Amino acid sequence: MARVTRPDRQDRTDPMKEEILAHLRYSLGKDAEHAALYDWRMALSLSLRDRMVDSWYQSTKASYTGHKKRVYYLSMEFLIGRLIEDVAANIGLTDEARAAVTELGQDYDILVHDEPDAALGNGGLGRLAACFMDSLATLGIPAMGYGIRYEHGLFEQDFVEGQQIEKPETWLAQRHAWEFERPEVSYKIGFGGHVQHHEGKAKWHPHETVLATAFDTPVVGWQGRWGNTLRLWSARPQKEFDLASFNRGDYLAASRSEALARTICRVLYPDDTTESGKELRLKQEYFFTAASIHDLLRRFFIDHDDIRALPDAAAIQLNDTHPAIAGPELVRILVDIHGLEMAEAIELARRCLGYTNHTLLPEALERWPEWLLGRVLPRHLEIIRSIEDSQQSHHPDSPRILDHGNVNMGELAFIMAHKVNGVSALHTDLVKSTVFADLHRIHPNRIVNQTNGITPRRWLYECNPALSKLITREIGDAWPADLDQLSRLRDRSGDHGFLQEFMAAKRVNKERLSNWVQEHCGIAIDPDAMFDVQIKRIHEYKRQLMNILETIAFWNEIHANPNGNWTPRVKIFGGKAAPGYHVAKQIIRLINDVAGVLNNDPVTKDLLKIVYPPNYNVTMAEMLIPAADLSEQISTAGKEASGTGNMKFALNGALTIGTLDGANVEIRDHVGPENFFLFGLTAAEVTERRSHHGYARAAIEQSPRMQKVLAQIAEGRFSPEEPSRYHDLVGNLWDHDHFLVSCDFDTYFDMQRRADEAFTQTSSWAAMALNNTAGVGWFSSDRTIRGYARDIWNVGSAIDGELEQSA
Ligand code: 26V
Repeated sequence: MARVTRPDRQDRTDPMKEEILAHLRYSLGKDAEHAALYDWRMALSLSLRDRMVDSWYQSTKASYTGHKKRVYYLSMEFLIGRLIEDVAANIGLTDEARAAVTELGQDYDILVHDEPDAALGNGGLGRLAACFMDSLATLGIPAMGYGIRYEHGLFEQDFVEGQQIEKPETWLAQRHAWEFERPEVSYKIGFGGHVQHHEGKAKWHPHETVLATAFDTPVVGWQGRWGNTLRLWSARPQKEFDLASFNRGDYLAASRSEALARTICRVLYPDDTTESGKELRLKQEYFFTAASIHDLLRRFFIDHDDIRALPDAAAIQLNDTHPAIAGPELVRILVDIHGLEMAEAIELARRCLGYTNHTLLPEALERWPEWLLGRVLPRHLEIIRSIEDSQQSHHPDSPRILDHGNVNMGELAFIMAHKVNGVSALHTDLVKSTVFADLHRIHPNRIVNQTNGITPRRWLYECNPALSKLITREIGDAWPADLDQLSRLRDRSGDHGFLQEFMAAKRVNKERLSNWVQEHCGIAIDPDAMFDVQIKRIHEYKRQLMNILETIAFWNEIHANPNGNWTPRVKIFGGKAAPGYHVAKQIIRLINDVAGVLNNDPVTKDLLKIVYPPNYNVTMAEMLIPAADLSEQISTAGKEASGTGNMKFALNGALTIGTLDGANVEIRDHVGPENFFLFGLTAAEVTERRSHHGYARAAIEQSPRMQKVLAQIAEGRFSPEEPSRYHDLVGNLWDHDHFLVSCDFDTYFDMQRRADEAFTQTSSWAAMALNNTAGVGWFSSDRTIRGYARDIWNVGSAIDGELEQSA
């Protein structure tokens, strides 16, 4: 496959510089004297985008002419972050771009940091989708990501007196440099109305329609060898406004269809914990799913005429249940438009569909009231009934899709998919034994595991240049596309000189972070201290609460012996709470209140600091992860489906303190148990412990250390202006503690002290850190995607040899 070069411009002396100037002039309408930061950033982005286009065209053309099977990845969320550095790195232009910008008298880093973070996702699920897009392109698998072009991404978080407040995010306030609008690619998407049955045929007459319009962003993989498309749908009114109503003076009626269209892609739902029950969310789900199905069928019919060949041309992956309506939608088109029998249509759709489960939390499993689904999508409800009947006729003991007046989207997705996958070995086992136990008995070959992965391009090569250069010097430059090669670094774990260089790279990152923290949070932190980081959504099961309780306990310990030989620590937190999740917001406030006291304590402030910068996002992760010494992965066992942050930390040479949960289990296997701080109950022990009445109280009564911490909080030690502020939070730990903070607290504290001790042994710590980097090559999302390609999609690569490595 051709590389990304523009032969016509090769002969010029400094093509990048000229391209930037040309964009400044012809795309932005400015000259260098009058250009603002925005203009420079846009000119740079557009110049980089130009360099992707040829490879992207060629790939697209090659998929058409080669009649390759394509992957369609349907996801409500794509958390892609910034793109300038990512694109430049993937097409090998980082140095050239930096030099050109510098020569033009601009600061490259300032330009890079001016780009808004595309935050079209909440957390792990959305970031996974972004890593998968990078790996699909790198492996040369023809693929398309389909999602929603939200006008407002995930809210911006600020802290006012320690409390989270949410501000609207406005990434589209300025033009988005990377996308191509495709007004000609539009589909009518209907809602509501009624179904007409005539001579055995059904016809849906929607009450309202909006137009789904495509916006394409090229996604070019490593070294620009292949390019795929991220196609995000935006809603437009079918008629701009109703002129007749307008002329009658009924302005509201005139703009009704416009209002519906705008609302559909207005905001990303910021709640990844509870099924919100909002009709609008159901409409969002149907909107993007239906547009995507129409679009892939249109593409299919360009070179096929028999719909029965669809499974040979399209693998449709459902990223969680959010696009699960794809099953009924495809069946509807097959039956109502192409005239297939229901049974055949269901079977054909199933052969195209795969479903990934990302959570076992019961409150996050989607269920729609039957009346609501029937009102918004009447024909789909009929089809869901047919799917249910068909399932019941084959398997009378099958769990129901329609149950107690609800439509269970998990059961629907499972029944309509030929493969269902979990996202780590433990999670997949739990999927088999808990949520889908009955369906698994009926379909024993359907559930497969695909342990998550992360793209090493963004999460090592780009975010950690110091370490990347060292690795390349040692093992050559093939590792970003073949991460297993990192295992060759294991040989160096006894090489003192190399370990010093390895830790010097860490040191560079820690200094960079220290400067940033001083500037943005006004807190002085010492790069010699252990940087202990917990960054993720705030959730009870992730147990940020246990982390802050342990911090207080450590503080107490220092006070009891101020001249002890303590290992200095900086506790770093980052993460947002769902706006309606009261307990999570209380946890944020507690962390900030505790920080206020500890950071100003003259006795401990040189030994212990807490930093919680607001508005954690992909960009912040790219700075925090390379600077971390210790990675906090402390969820209640059985609750974190996989985690992907855990992989990023280990890759960048942080040690994990963690439970046997999600992918932690596999990370520990890969890096070696001696290089991992394990503590806590196992998933089976958690279940067992919960069956004991009063388990929390019993555990706390056995832990004087925890009692003291809880008493301090309850007495208002950290909230003197309102001593009762955390009564409920503390009371809940004594009386309920569903996530077993009480049961794991003491072993967590003890393991933290083991980590303190280990950190003082600098060369053995360095060897342990190196063994983490060297051990986690397997967690490249390239390996994950090879697994999906082989076990679920049955697709190949358009680049020779790319899928041959072991999956
Ligand atoms: C649910 C809902 C419900 C309605 C409102 C919006 C919304 C958004 C997201 C979700 C489900 C979130 C599930 C999720 O993010 N799971 C995470 O997936 C990661 C990738 O597989 C995995 O690493 C994390 O462990 C898992 O928590």
